[in-house]
Amino acid sequence: MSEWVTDTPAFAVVGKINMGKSSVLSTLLEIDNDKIVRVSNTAGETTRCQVLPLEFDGREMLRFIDTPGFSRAVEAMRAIQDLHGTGTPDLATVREFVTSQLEQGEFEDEARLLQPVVEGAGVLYVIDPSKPIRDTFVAEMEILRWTGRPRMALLNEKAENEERLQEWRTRLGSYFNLVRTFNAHHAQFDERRRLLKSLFEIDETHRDRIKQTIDLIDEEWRQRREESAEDLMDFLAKALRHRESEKLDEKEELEHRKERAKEELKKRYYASIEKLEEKTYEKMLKLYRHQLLKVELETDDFSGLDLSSEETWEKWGLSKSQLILAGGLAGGAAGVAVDLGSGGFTHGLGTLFGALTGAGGAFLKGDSLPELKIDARGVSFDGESKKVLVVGPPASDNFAWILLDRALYHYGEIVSRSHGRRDEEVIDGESPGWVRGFSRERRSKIQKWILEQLKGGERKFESEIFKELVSLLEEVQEGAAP
Ligand SMILES: Nc1nc2c(ncn2[C@@H]2O[C@H](COP(=O)(O)OP(=O)(O)O)[C@@H](O)[C@H]2O)c(=O)[nH]1
Ligand SMILES: [Mg+2]
Repeated sequence: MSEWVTDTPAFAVVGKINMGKSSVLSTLLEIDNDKIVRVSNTAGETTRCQVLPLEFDGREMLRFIDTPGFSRAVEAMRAIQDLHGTGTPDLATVREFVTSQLEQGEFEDEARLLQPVVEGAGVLYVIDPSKPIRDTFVAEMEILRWTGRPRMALLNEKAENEERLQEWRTRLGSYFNLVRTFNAHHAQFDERRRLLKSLFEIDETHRDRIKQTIDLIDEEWRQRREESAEDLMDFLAKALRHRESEKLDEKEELEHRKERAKEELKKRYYASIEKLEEKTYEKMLKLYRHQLLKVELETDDFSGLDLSSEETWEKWGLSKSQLILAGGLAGGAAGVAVDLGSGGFTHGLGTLFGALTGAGGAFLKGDSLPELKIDARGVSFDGESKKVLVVGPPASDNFAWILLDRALYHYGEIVSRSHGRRDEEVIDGESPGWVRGFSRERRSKIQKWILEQLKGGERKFESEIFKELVSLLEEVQEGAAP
């Protein structure tokens, strides 16, 4: 046992400063927090080694060690060579170098970086292939080869120069057991998984443990997807069933008062829907371990659901022709029939006063925004007959599809964002057209469920829709073109 290496298989991430070592670890381990893993283009930010465990249920399956990076590799190589005398230095020589240098401090960075390696860690050597192959790199590779530890080279794929990339591959091939690409700024689940898989190719002694770890991340990923599908279904159901209502005073039954109350309720209605949407994305972000991305509308990291914008109605959800086709199915089911459970009203006694619905399907005819469904009904309240104003979902059949489309888009952005990135990203892109790309079968399956929700009816399609959403999220995650 030593400071860095325990019973748990360990891998040290090494390379020159600024090669993207910390970025690789951030992405691989889903850590987007600079306080835990510092990613920076300022040299020398990481001055000590740092253990980063990959844990499941509190059990450390694998550990990675972030290192300061080589700073004087050529000189260090010579010092090791001198220490050894004639012939090729080996693990013992490098170990001796580390021990003496940790005290002397002339090659402090090199000694710190090599310490976990001589103590038994495997090596992940990170290279930015846009850099020309210079002596310092050759020296680094040479020293690592002398350790004889299992080692893999990772190209961060930034090179645009194909020729240089090939040169790097060839050169690395003679020093490392395996050469792989891993772009810390773009890697997604599949690449992370592949990188873990590569570890057991270089380190056979830990094969079973690494395989177990891969099974665990697969299982974790599956669970996250199912949880997201549940949250998504819950969001849609709540949004579609949502109504805002207000008891009207005698005076407010006057037409102009009613108009004011209506406007007030509409605002409240949209605010509630926005809140529901926001909460859903917050849950997804947390589930996928994102701390840097935010949903708060104030910070503009995410654009909320702006249903008051015409653009929203045009770009998201189904196309006009798809809506016309779906229209027959919908057939006014988006009515306001609602159980007035909230607000202390006695429900069930009301007479329907006639729905004051706005232009149903306005979206289909012109460019004006669809009106909310509005209904004034009489209910018995405290023994007196009162009128209640209820505002329900937008009359347009596109409403539910917009919500679903936007949720799928955001989910896609969340699962594909790599944790190695530290820039602030505004997720406000355009609809990739997920729902427009649905098959008719899928559309009508979901439509049935939507209608149930709008009517506030029973949830009889629940399990079927859950399964559908799980496979949908899987398609989105895999980036299947809509
Ligand atoms: N575009 C791009 N930039 C990267 C990548 N990996 C690292 N960087 C950037 O390079 C700089 C150094 O990265 P860092 O991980 O701190 O390097 P380290 O010193 O080797 O740990 C940071 O500004 C990163 O954002 C990558 O794969 N693609
Ligand atoms: Mg670093």
